[in-house]
Amino acid sequence: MRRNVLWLWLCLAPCVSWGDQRVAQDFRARAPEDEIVYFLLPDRFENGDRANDTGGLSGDRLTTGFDPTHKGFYHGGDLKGLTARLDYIQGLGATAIWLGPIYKNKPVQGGPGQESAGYHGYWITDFTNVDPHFGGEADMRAFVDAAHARGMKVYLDIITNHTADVIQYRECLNVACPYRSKGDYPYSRKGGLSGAPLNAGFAGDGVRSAANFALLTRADYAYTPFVPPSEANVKVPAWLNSPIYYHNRGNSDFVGESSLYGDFFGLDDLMTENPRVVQGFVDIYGAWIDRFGVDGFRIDTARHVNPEFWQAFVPAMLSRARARGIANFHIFGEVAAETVDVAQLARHTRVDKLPSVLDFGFARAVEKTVAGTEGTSVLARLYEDDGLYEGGAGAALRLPTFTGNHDFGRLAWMIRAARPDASDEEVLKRVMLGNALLFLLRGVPVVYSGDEQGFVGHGVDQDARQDLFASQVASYNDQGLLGTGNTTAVANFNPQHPLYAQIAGLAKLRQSHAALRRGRQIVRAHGKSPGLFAASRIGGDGREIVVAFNTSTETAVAQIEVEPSSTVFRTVRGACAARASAPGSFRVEVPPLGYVVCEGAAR
Ligand SMILES: [Ca+2]
Ligand SMILES: [Ca+2]
Ligand SMILES: [Ca+2]
Repeated sequence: MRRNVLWLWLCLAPCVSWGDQRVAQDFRARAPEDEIVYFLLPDRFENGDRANDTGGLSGDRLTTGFDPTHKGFYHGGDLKGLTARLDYIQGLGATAIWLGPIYKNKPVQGGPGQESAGYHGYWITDFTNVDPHFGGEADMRAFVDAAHARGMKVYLDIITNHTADVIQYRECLNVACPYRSKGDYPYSRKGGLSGAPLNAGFAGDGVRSAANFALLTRADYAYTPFVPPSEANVKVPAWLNSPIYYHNRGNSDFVGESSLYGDFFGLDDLMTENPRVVQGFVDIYGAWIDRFGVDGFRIDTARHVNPEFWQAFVPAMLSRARARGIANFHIFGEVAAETVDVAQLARHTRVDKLPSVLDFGFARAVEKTVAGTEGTSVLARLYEDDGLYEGGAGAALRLPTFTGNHDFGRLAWMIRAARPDASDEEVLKRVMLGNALLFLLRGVPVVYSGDEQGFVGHGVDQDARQDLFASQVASYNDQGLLGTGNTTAVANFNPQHPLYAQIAGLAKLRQSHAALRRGRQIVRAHGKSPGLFAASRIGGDGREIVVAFNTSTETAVAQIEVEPSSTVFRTVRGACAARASAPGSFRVEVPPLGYVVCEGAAR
């Protein structure tokens, strides 16, 4: 209603009809590029039921996994708590929740003194049930139904690369097993070239037929894998308990062959070339679509699984979703990258046929430009490669973009690390600039839970997984949050927090302007040093929105190219010139570490 009044007022004043194309309210009808995603780990979000904190287990933390004072153990968050906080998430402007993995995990793993818990959800034993720490099937159903009732989508975090660390190798008990390659340890010999013949007739894992894999009967070609008797039946479905469905070649060193075939720090790496494994995961995750009607998947460690697996899995999931009436089911993979490497990201959309991938290139470019000292040309260079994605630059509109996450740390921490002398005020401004880039440039924004409350963190992984509810972790609570006098020692669900308010505002802006969600993006200005970055978003109706950002601490002024048809401009945010300087040229002035949004029209 308020928007309509505003629109009416604007129309009466300059008599130009400014665009207002809101998104479909029916969540099933909404395209993936129209979403705003909120990502959370349920253990760290809200505790709605203290009775499930130990996951139904009794004993100390090494048995239950529960220790709210330790960053590496369960803290008590659950699905009931999450459901009770949907107002908070929706108030931020999020339309979809990417839920960290909720399948039943091995509660604790790691050698003596190195133990930690599966609070993050990535150490699955039972792929078919909700972990008791998070609640049960009824809690999951209540959560998904409540989200859907609000018009919000639910994206599940899924894993097919590995299970929990259950399989061990005789050759290296309690020590890490180095990777043993297919050349040095072929499938055809036991434990290396001088070993006894094995698996006669097996034509290698490149022949992905059931008949061929029926000839792979022995798993002890590299190491001698075994399952400890106490865990013989711990995995569900039951087929997962047999070592024959795993690579069993030791730990990945994350390059070359081992990137696909190696164990991720001991996590049992599945033989995803085997059609039985492919069908197994189609059945597992298809059932989550059938049972809960979820709206999409985020795929963990996607780059560590062979392309042929995804080529079979993705169409099967999309077809399963269509049969369930979910036409806009979305799938995006995690292709973790340390650098701005679009070729690598795009390869997984072209070769693997993943519908989308998390835009690590964008995150790295934001880190370099907003946190670091590199020029804004890094961003321009990133977008030059958009055409590499399957489907071209149009497909890049669907890439989930983010500025930090639970693995690589938060942008606020990166800024602090890059600028140890920066004031809190400057760090806050830079974080806000990062949010503006996230919401106004192409891609689907993903907000990592806690970023909207000024969480910073001390680093990556466990150090970036602070609780939204009152935390008892000393190494979280020792740090002041940005934009508030609070620390994580108290619950932080504050809709008045300046970052929450900023994100909610950016979300509204994006939702009311189709050009910001789906508009073609043309980079208009960038430089080798920190300073101006400007782009136009061109809507389907040809209308232009200019977004301009300043990564330097001095005012940036420039004439930038715009569409010749954009003769008048309206200030959406900041201060915009009312008219083009000449057809095709527009003057932008952006305050230090600030941003402006100017909507063009013909008159
Ligand atoms: Ca709980
Ligand atoms: Ca293992
Ligand atoms: Ca793998």
